[in-house]
Amino acid sequence: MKTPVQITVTGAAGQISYVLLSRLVAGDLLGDDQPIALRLLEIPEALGVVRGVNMELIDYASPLLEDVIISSDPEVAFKDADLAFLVGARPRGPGMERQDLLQMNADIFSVQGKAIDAAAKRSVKVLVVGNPANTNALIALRNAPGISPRNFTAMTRLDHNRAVSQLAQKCGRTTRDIRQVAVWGNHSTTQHPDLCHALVDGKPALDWVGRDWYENDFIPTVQKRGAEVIQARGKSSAASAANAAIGHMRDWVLGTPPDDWTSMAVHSDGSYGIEPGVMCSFPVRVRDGDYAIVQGLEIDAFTQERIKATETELMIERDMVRHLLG
Ligand code: NAX
Repeated sequence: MKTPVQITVTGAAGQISYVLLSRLVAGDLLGDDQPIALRLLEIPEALGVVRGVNMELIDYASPLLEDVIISSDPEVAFKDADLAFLVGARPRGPGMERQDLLQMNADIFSVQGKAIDAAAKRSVKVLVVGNPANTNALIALRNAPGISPRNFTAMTRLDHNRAVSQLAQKCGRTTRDIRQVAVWGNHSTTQHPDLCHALVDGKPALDWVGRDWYENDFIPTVQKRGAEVIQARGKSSAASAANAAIGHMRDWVLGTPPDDWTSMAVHSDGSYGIEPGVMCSFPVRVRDGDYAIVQGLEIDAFTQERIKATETELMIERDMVRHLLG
C-alpha cells in the first residue's frame, strides 16, 4: 500500500471546497490507488459546517481516505503537507474597495505563508485559489523563506479551461482537438487569453476563427466569464473552479501532456520581459513535478500591449501589500 499523500485544503466550508473535497476522495487527483489524508482549515465560526462536510466524506466510504483532521490553526492544518489548496479567502463585501479586499486577504495569506514555512514539507506544492490569487500567492511565498518560491503557484487554470472551451465551441470541435492555448498575467479582467500559438486539430487557431472574433469576442468573453456565471447562477463558479484546481495540481504533480502546455501563475523569472518576482500566469510545461515557462514564443505587438497591461496591474497589487512581503 502506498504512503498517503497529505493534502491541506483551506476554506473547507466554502462552495469550491465542497466540490474539491468530493473529487479528492474519489481519486480524481492522483488516481484510485493513491491514499490521501486531509487536513481541513477553516475559521472557528465555520468549523461546524466542516464537520458536516466531513460526515459526507466519511459517507463516501472511499477506500482512499485514510484520515481527516479539522482545525482553525494554520500550523496544524499545514503539518507535513505534501500538497496544499489555499481556497479560503474573504469575499468582497458591499462597499468594500479592491484595496480593502487586498489588505484583508493579505493578512490571511501572510499568516498562512508563515504556517506553511513552519509546518509543511519543504517539497510542498501550494496552489492559491482564493482571490486576489496571484498577489495572495506572492504574500504566502514571501512569508515562507524556507521553501522555494517555485513551490507556490496561483490558479489561472479556470481561465485557461474557459479559453479552451470557447475556442472548441467556435470551431465545432471538442476540447480534445485544442492545444497550446495560453493565459498571461493576473487572474482578473486584465488577464490575456492568447490564441496566437493555439492549434485546432493541428492547424493555427487564428486561421479557424479570424482576428476579429479573437480580439473582439473571445478575449472579452473569457475575461468576463466569471462575472457572467455570477449573474446567471447568483453565486461564483464552484464546480468548474474545483475542476480547474484538480487539473492544475494533477498536471503539476504528474506532468503536462507531451504535445501541450497549460497556464499557471508562477513566480516570474523575467521571461518575456515580465517584472521578476510577480506571480504572473505563463504557459508552462511540467516534467518530474517541476514546471518550466515555455520559452521562445513570438509575441506580436498586440499581445505585448495586453501582457503589459496585466503585468502593470500585478505590480500595482504588489506595491499595495509591500509591507507584508517579508
Ligand atoms: P466561499 O465564500 O464559499 O468559501 C470561502 C471559505 O473560506 C469560507 O468558508 C470562509 O469561512 C473561508 N475562510 C475565510 N477566511 C479563512 C481563513 N483565514 N482560513 C481558512 N478559511 C477561511 O468561497 P468560494 O466560492 O469557495 O471561493 C473561494 C475563493 O476562490 C474566493 O476568494 C474566490 O474569489 C476564489 N476564486 C478563484 C478562482 C480562480 O480562478 N483563481 C475562481 C473561482 C473563485 O472565484
